[in-house]
Amino acid sequence: MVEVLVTGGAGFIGSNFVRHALASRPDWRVTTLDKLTYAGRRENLHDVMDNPRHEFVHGDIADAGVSHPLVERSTFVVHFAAETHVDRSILAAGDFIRTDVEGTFVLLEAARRAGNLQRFVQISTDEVYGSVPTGASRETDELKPRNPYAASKAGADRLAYSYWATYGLPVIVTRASNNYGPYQFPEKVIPLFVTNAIDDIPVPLYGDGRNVRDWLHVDDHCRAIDLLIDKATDGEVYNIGGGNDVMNVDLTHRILKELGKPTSLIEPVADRPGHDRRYCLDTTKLRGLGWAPQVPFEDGLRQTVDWYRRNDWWWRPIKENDPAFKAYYKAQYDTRG
Ligand code: NAD
Ligand code: TDX
Repeated sequence: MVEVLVTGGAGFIGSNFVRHALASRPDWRVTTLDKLTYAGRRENLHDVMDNPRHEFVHGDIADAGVSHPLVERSTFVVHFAAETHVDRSILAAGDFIRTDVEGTFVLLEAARRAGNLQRFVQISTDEVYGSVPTGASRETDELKPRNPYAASKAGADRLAYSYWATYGLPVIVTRASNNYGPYQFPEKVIPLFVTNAIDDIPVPLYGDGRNVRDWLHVDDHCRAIDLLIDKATDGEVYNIGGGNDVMNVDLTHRILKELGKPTSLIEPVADRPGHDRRYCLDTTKLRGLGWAPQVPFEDGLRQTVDWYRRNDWWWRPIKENDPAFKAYYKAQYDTRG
């Protein structure tokens, strides 16, 4: 069996990737290492917890006592674990530096010492390029991160690269655009707006609503990582973008239309400080390896809205019963007006 370590596997993309890997790679034994922060949830893995080819380990990537032995026994490491929400990084950046930068350093040190590692996949993000007013970011473009989350991810991205350039560690770096799909924590714009609108709660649209994001279905993201594990070249960076550039205001209208809710639910609120205007990725390099997104945005958004409608067992306990989420929502939105 091929031993694969997935960090952050109880989060949104990680849990979708664990499910994808167990289904598509019968020769893989997958270990999830996750700290179960507010964003990491055992429920996200409910259908694979008993799978004999899956082991769940509750622990912090930055704790070398836990993470080093797991890296040492692995053939592949897919490193998703991170603090991921831009707005939270603006409120308090400490955890982003500890996990995204220092935690990545701990894993890289373990990988450097491990004998049999064949690939370390550093999951980075399109946010490292900063805002791109026109055109599309290429892998060789300058990094200009503009918020604490993006800067912490850029640090980890380049640190991982340095372990390839300096020590010859088989690192690749992926930079994906905005993901959407099932099990996304309801602080991110799509699940937040969908679940608010289901309950007729206003949806807080930042600024003029004309910021653009490039939407990628999480299944297409998982297929890209899967392909790169086989086909990538060490030391290289790969953009993964859905090619669906949509303005936030248009996205909001589509969500409300899908749910049959009125546009009067849109509440314009104060903008995010340093709000990146537009992200857009050039994916020529990845497409050259045979990948193309398979989920049309219209279909993916409809299926995603439907998933949240059918699975309120998953999000209601967070939004209605979790005092930490309520405190976050208050701090984030009460003063925006
Ligand atoms: P998420 O917030 O849903 O999940 C993050 C997971 O990491 C959680 O399960 C959390 O418990 C875990 N975690 C956090 N700190 C940890 C630590 N110290 N040790 C172990 N586990 C820890 O995030 P996501 O949206 O699934 O993002 C996953 C990765 O993909 C991140 O690296 C993120 O930067 C990257 N990414 C996300 C997107 C997106 O649109 N969501 C786009 C591009 C890249
Ligand atoms: O309440 C909101 N109102 C609003 O208008 C929220 C939460 C967001 N927005 C806007 C801000 C962005 O322009 O929607 C857009 C998307 O916001 P988020 O869902 O917070 O995502 P973003 O800031 O683009 O970052 C995401 O993509 C890159 C992920 O959270 C990152 O982890 C990933 O790296």
